[in-house]
Amino acid sequence: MKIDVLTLFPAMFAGPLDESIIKRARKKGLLDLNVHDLRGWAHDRHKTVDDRPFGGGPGMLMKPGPIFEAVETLRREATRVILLSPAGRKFDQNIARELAEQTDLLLVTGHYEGFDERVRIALADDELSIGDYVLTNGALPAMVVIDAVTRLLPGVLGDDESSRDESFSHGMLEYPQYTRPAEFRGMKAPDVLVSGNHAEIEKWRREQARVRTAERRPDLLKPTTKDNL
Ligand code: 9D3
Repeated sequence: MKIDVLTLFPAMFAGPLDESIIKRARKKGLLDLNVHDLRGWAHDRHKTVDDRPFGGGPGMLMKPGPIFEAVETLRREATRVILLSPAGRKFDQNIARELAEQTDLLLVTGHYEGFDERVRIALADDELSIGDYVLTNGALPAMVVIDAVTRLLPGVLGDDESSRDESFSHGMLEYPQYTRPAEFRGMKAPDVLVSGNHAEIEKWRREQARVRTAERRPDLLKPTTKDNL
């Protein structure tokens, strides 16, 4: 998969996407990630990319010109252009799965108070938020989307990791887990887990996952969102 990112803060992307699983995916050629500085498409010597909203109000907006020219340069026939903004539909595991089927993504990150509406109307195929809290810009959300999508690409996870992902979760939270030692600072691992009785262990885990999900995330047990994890 090819992912292009358009941002005012390209340096933010250096660390997180050069570690661990994403690093491996890039080395293997499964992810071709390129981060582009929106200021490269600014028109003046001050590299202006923002301006005041018509009608007044607080803050600045991204000017449409540089974004249009950047997107028109970077996008290809198959590219899904995705805006990151607090007004987008809420990103979840189903959307990650949907995006993982694409060959080309162009993530356009928001800065300042947001986008000129014509960017939405004329350029965006989709608009995503990563949740209901206010961040300073769309760079971290773009990295979140890249991370969630990349681990779903064929060949990125080992067979072990992938099949664990498939057989577990099923829209529920994880059951409690323990490793050695069986007793740590007076706290014992449940006997059933140490017992080696696999039928009983299975039963215990299913029950624990159900109780934990019902208590902490009852929304996950509703039919409409069941498949989110
Ligand atoms: C109208 C007041 N603000 C909306 C809540 C304006 C605004 C604040 C912060 C506009 C953009 C931002 C920067 N955030 C993003 O660009 C962003 C974001 C987020 O803040 N939370 C969750 N997901 C996302 S995706 C992009």
